[in-house]
Order: sequence, then structure tokens, then C-alpha cells
Amino acid sequence: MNRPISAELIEEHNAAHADILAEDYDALARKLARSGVDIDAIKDRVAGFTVAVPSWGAGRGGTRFAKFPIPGEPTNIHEKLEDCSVINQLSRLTPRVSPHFPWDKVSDYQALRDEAAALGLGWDAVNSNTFQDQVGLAHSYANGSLAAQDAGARAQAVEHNIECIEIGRQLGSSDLTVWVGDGTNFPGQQDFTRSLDRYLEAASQIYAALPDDWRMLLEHKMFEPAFYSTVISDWGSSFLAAQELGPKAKCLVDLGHHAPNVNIEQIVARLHRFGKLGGFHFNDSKYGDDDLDSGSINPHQLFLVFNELAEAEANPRGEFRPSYMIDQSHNVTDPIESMLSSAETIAQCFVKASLVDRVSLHDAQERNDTMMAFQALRRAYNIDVAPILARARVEAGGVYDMLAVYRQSRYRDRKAQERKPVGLGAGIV
Ligand code: AOS
Ligand code: ZN
Ligand code: ZN
Ligand code: ZN
Repeated sequence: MNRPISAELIEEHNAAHADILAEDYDALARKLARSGVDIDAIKDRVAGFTVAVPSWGAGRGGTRFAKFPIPGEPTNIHEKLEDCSVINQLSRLTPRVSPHFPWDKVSDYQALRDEAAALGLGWDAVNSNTFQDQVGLAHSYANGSLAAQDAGARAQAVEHNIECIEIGRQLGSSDLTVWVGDGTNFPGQQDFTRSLDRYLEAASQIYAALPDDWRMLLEHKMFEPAFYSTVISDWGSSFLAAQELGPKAKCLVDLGHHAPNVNIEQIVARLHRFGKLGGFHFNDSKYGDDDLDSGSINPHQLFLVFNELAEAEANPRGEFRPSYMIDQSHNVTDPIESMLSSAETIAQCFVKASLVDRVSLHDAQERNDTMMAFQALRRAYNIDVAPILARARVEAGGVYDMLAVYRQSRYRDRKAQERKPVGLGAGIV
């Protein structure tokens, strides 16, 4: 196995911190034991938790404004994979990469799959891109893709998605995430109903090309790049489209794609109730689709989402198989550091949700004891679960303090010597 960070560095670091980790873990074990919780059982649960990283998140920026590249930034999928493997080597939380096409296009996908495997990585949902024009495309997506009036643009978008499924098959993926920017900027620009009809017709052609064990994840987004209306604007539109397409179509919730103050955790519960919860794009947001680091603005909301997921897992209605992916834009940090920190935050929320005393919660709910129901959540949210994650990570071969070891490794400086400088491109995330 190809491991970019030196094993000796990791061992030395972990050995130097073994005592404080043991002290903190034992203290937390005693605290949890007082409420009848076995810390090791929780730690084993974390060991099974993973979240995928986006290939596009390995580079800096990617929003519609300026991009400020850093020396040593990856410029192709091979370099992105190497950076993703650093995140997984240190965190042991991110063993899969979610690729985006045509951005990650190569000539040999079997070789790419092997290359990833040699770095200890597999592949998560394949993302198609029909929200920007590419050199050499016969039809522009300026007026839409799957919902465009132009039949040529629609056919091209369908074909691209089918090609993404084929690439995904070669990589060993089994989900296709479809986010389209289709929509309007002016009242009257398009007919709401007819554009949805066109979307559904085109999406059904993609659906028909899905292998049996694949899922099509429909990602809704309220606005941007279209600012008046968007074809799949909300979870309702997404749900109805998924229902019409069939059982392999599910809904994907990007946390930044809702109106301000929307109760996202309730959306999660709704989608689960009707068997359509497909997955997540984790990020945080203050104003819109900000793509800030997960939990950096509202960690409590992330916890509440995981609380619904814990409820859903305990009460599966049909299948419970949401896929977890990060979708962030790193404009002012080293993307590796942001994803290390985000993966940790996401896992923390997962653990805290696992610590909710569901018997007390349900009991308080039954008795209409609002304060105690709230306290059941609050008690779990207030626990510092860092020692559980650190112990699980170290036992799996990761490191105690991920950012410290990453900085000590001087990985980015080394890459700055090896890699060619990044161009000043722009795109939408
Ligand atoms: C766009 O806003 C969405 O979040 C999509 O997931 C998009 O495909 C991804 O961010 C890459 O641009
Ligand atoms: Zn997204
Ligand atoms: Zn987005
Ligand atoms: Zn985004």
C-alpha cells in the first residue's frame, strides 16, 4: 500500500500521546458508564462510520468568484487521489472518493481504480456535470440540460449521464448523483410544468440505463445559478421526481441548498419515512450554498440531522442506506486540513447522536414532557466525544492529532516542489 505520510512519524506521534488519550478515554468511559453506556460499543460503532470526500474539494476554491491557488495544490485526478489518501490515512474516516466528470476524466478507468486501491481508496457516487459548457460539446447548457427546450442539449445531457454510469461501473461505484443547474432568471422565461416534464422524460432515460444495484441520487437546490426558479428546487420536487422515476431514484440532501432557517432535519425524517433518503452532501452555510466547512457555522443542526438518522436507523422503513459525502469549497484553507477537520466534525455528530438516550427521549415524548425530551438531546450534544474518535482512529492506524501530524509531515511543501502550479480556473460548486 502506498501511504503518503511516513509511518514512523505517525507511530512516534501516537506513542507520545498514548498516555493523555488513555486518560481522557478512561475519564469519558467512567462518565458514560454512569448512564449505562459502554464506551467500547460506541467506539466500535464509530469504527464502521465513513464519509466520502469530493475529488473537487481537494483543490482550492471553485466558486464563482476568485480562486486563490496554493503551491502544491492538485491539478488532476491522480494528484487529487493522493491528497484524498492523506485525509484517509490520518483520519481513517474517508476511504472513498466521489468523482466528478468530465473534470476527472482519464483514458483508463480500470487503471484509475487500481491507482486508488493502491492508495487505500475506493469510489463513491459518480457526479455528472451538465451545468457548464465544455470545450468540444455540440450543444450549450446555457438554457438548461435535462430540462432544456433544445432536444439536442437534452440528448447530450442524457448521454453524458449514461457515460458517467459506465465510468462508475468501471470504478466500482454504484450511485449516480445528478444535480442540474436548470432553471430561469426571469418570470416567463420557461413554463414551470413543461420544463419539469422535460426533466422527467430525460431523467427517465438515464434511470433506464442504471444497473440493477445502482441508485440515482437527485440533488435539489433552491437557487443558483438560476435565481428565479430552479427545476428541482426543493425536497418536494426531488421527492416527486424520485417517486415518478422509480425505486432506484432517491433524494440527496445538500445541507446548503435550502431557504434560510428551513428545518433540514425534518426533511431528512420525511424522506426516510417514504423510503427516498438517498444521501447527503455535507457542508455548512450561513447565507446560501456557501459550501463552508461542515459544522463550522451550525454544528447543532448537523447533530440534529444525525439524530434523525439514528432514529431512522433504529426504525428502518424499507432500507436505510444513505450515502454520506462532503461537498465543500475551500477558499481560504488547505483543503486537506479542511476535510480532516470536517470529517472529524461529521463523525462527532454521528457519535453524539448515538449517545442520545432514546428510551428517555421517547418516554418524555410520550408523556409530553417537552423539557426532558429536549434535555435528552442536549445531554448527548454536550458530551465531548473527541476521545472516542481519537481512540477509534488510532486503533485503525490513523493519528491522534491529525492537523499536527499533517503539518509536521510538510506534505504540501513537498508537493509544491513536485507539482506544476495551478491555473486560475473557476466553476460552480
Ligand atoms: C451544486 O451546487 C451542488 O452542490 C452539486 O453537488 C455540484 O455538483 C458539486 O458541488 C460540484 O460542483
Ligand atoms: Zn452538493
Ligand atoms: Zn451546492
Ligand atoms: Zn455546493
